[in-house]
Amino acid sequence: MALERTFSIVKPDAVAKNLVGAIYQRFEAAGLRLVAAKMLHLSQEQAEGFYAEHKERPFFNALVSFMTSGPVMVQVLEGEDAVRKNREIMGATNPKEALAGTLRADYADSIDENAVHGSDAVESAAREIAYFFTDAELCPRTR
Ligand code: RTP
Ligand code: MG
Repeated sequence: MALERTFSIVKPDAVAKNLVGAIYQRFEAAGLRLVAAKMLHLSQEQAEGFYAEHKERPFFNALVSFMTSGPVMVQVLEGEDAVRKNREIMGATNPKEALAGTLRADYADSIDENAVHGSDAVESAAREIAYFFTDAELCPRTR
């Protein structure tokens, strides 16, 4: 299994509910290590650019509106099989379909306000990390 990096967002609903620490705890308990993190209030342009792949989807405007509704935490997680592992911790997009014990089953209210984002592939992770972080902001573990 390869050491990977993935990109994650604690979305505005979860930040508003004071769940940042609880969500980071799940990442750490699963062996994913934080190598970068910051709080941001996304601009409309940042949110539209980040979700550009969904531009033609019916939920795009609602998604951008939600993602700019309050601050988010953006982070880079590193670990063995990090992309898949993070998606497993998150659970299905729709919390009604998410397995018990996943972040979305426990913390998401709806498919629209679903607590977390996680990259869906190594390639999208690299693009998403570069969208929010410079190389100098990444802090590889030295111990
Ligand atoms: P994400 O990108 O946020 O990690 O979520 P995902 O991969 O599980 O889902 P994706 O298909 O990439 O969709 C991105 C976000 O758009 C919202 N969405 N709403 N109403 C709907 O049918 C619908 N479908 C997707 C969700 O907030 C989803 O996380
Ligand atoms: Mg996605």
